[in-house]
Amino acid sequence: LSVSTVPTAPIAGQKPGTSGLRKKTKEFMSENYLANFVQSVFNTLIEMKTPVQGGTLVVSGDGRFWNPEAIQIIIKMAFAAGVSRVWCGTGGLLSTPALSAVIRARGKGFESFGGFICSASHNPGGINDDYGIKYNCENGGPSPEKMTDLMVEWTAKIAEYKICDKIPDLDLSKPITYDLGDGKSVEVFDCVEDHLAVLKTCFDFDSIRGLISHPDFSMTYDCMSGVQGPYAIKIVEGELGAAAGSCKNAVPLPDFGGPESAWHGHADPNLTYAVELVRDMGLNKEGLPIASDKPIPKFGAAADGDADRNMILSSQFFVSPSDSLAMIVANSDLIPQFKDGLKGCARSMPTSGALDIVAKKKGIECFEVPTGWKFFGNLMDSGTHYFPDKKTYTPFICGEESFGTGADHVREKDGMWAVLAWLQILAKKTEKSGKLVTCEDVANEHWKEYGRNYYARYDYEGVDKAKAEEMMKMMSDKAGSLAGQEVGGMKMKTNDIFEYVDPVDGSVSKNQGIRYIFEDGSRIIFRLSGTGVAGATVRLYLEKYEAADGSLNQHQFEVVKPLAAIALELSQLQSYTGRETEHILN
Ligand code: VG1
Ligand code: CO
Repeated sequence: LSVSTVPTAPIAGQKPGTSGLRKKTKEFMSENYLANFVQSVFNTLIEMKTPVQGGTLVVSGDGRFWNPEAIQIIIKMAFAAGVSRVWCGTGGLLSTPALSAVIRARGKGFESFGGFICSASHNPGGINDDYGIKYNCENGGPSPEKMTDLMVEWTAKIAEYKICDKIPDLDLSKPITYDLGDGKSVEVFDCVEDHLAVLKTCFDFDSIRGLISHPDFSMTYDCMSGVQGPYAIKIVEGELGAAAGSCKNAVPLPDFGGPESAWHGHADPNLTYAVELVRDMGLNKEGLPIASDKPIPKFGAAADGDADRNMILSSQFFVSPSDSLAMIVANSDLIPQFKDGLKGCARSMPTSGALDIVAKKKGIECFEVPTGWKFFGNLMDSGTHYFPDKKTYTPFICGEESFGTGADHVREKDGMWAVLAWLQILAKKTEKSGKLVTCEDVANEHWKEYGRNYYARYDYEGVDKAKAEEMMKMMSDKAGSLAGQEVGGMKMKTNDIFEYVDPVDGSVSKNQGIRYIFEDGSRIIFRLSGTGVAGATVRLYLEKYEAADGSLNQHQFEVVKPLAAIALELSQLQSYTGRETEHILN
């Protein structure tokens, strides 16, 4: 195949954030933008002695606007870089967890070294919205920081890229193998099959089918016009027998429904954006019950654009993501994947401590990592060949407050896995009790045993970046000074800047958020988002613990309100950012 070398020059700002490189779509479409970044990834891989030459690479995405064009460009560049075989899901679609499954499962026995996920995840898609790309490694997980740092170095010195521009654009709409000569091929396969095969090893599908056919059970799964549609239809309706139509908005759209959709193209499964689902489950956007003129399903779920996020509901009941994680771990003995015992679990730092309480009681190793799925990878890999001389923490469950939950069957958060984990727990509990058990029942039982970590996250979006950074600096400069002092009538125990030392490879990640932790376990956390494409988003995380013999059925947003007042005082947020109102998320 003939390879063209195209001269180029560095483009500023090509720095991956919490989860890959995300920018405005038009910026990505501008001359050489995508090519510069993709070549920088290949240069990094070659520098790291990854077997690019003769290797197999996965390329697909969440179906967003410009993906078809971007995928064709990446294919042509991959062959120019020496790759022998490119794998794509049908339609160029693979959800983020499915792509991880493809690298790990289909990749076995091949010189498979990784994959490009063309997605900006929950960010809206379209020519005027957001685009993104992320490189996942041989283990199926996001590139670690030491690798993205190298990528950034390459983007700053790139002078040329290579592309096989004589290859015609290929039709990826159905399963097919293209033999391009010179030992190069592109193979398109059904986008669901690998992920489904992995999930079948995790769960007892027969038992879930039993729950779904229970006369009192009903469910709805809102795919929000993201990539989950084909997976939900095939797995939930097809394999598990949910009634046709249980999966809503199940056709992936390039703009996730765009401005006309009830969620304005924000395919983000939370109380604010998943408006159709939240309404159908008989709730308002504060998660409070509202009257409904239709029968309310017994179980509800939603997914984001790339289907790695999940929201779990039962009739008129919202399961907060931090609680969901703790409850799955508490009931992990009901999930076949963990039949030999769960060895480890982890949460991101801002995620509530509900998990820690369960882990302690059950004697499971529990870790606190910075925000972003890439930090879970080493812990999960500790049980495989990657770190053979280290202690093993797998099997492993982990999650984040941002509606992300998963386990070590793949190396990404997995929206479908979370839904099946809940269905599995409900199925086993229903089998045992003889009458239908709901998420609400599981939650009430859980709180009575472990107490409840009331929680909320406030987002301040589109804030002036310099002002937000100034505010963070003010708090950082003072970090430590408040420990031991009385603030807002409560004694502060810890006041620091969160720093993480990876227990497996010792790498250090500094500056991962400002923490105010009180004697009673209440927490106030500030950090800046690393997934936005314009300005800054300040995230404020609030948590208050109520013991098992306390008041367990209050509204979470009300319980943490006094903490919010303290947080605003500590940060002087209103005077720094001029913001009076926040966006309460979970
Ligand atoms: C957010 C969430 C984080 C999550 C990340 C990627 O990051 O807080 O928990 O891992 O999005 O999720 P940030 O830096 O904006 O807070 V996804 O589904 O957009 O890949
Ligand atoms: Co996502």
